[in-house]
Amino acid sequence: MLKVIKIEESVFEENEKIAEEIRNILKERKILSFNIMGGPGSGKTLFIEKTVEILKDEFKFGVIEGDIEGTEDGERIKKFNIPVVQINTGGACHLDANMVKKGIFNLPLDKIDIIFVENVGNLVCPAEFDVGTEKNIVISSITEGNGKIEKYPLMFKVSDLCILNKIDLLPYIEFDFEKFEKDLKKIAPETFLIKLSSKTGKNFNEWIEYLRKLRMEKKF
Ligand SMILES: Nc1nc2c(ncn2[C@@H]2O[C@H](COP(=O)(O)OP(=O)(O)OP(=O)(O)O)[C@@H](O)[C@H]2O)c(=O)[nH]1
Ligand SMILES: [Mg+2]
Repeated sequence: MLKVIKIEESVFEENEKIAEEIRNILKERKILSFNIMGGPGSGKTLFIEKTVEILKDEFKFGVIEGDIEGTEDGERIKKFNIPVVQINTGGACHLDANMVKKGIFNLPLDKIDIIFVENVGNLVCPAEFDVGTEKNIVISSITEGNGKIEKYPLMFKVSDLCILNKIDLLPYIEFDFEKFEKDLKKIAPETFLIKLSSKTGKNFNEWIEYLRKLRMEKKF
């Protein structure tokens, strides 16, 4: 007798169950949550830092930092005196719902309005794992070149919002915004695009308004 077990399917099924559980826990407490994904160095941590810096008197934040190893990103967030949990995946190239669940239970949920989960820097694996947040954000930067949407379509398809970061570097780097916008419309038409700089703050207000609007709608 030959018994075949499809590991991949069961892994995704189990992950989806836990992700739903997380969504319910956060919904009950009216906590808005974001899964921040993107390639290594695209600017995920700086984007979170800048957002917290601007809104720390308006909302109470909690952050879960996912990295293969190390605590550098966790330390960067800690300076704002907000609750932060650093998860080390020990080799895995993405966070899964089970890891995020552990992170969530280590945050003081009654004292939090908004949670950012920074996923492992990678444009492939994180796109396949629902981590139970309300919204997915992909951060792409102009220094990564023009072809990212065509090469990594799933990441852009699963994201509600695409942040095109580092626009302050445009004088030094060739980047075709029109092509990027066209690719996004074609491959991920539902994904909203904001072009900004987390360094200089150019257009950052568009993201802040997007976030405030979501918070006010309280549809999550
Ligand atoms: N010029 C410029 N630099 C930026 C911008 N955003 C981030 N950076 C820089 O890019 C580098 C990487 O930023 P991080 O925020 O650490 O990137 P990350 O995506 O969190 O990186 P990993 O967690 O390692 O995947 C840092 O030197 C940032 O200062 C931007 O908008 N403009
Ligand atoms: Mg980071």
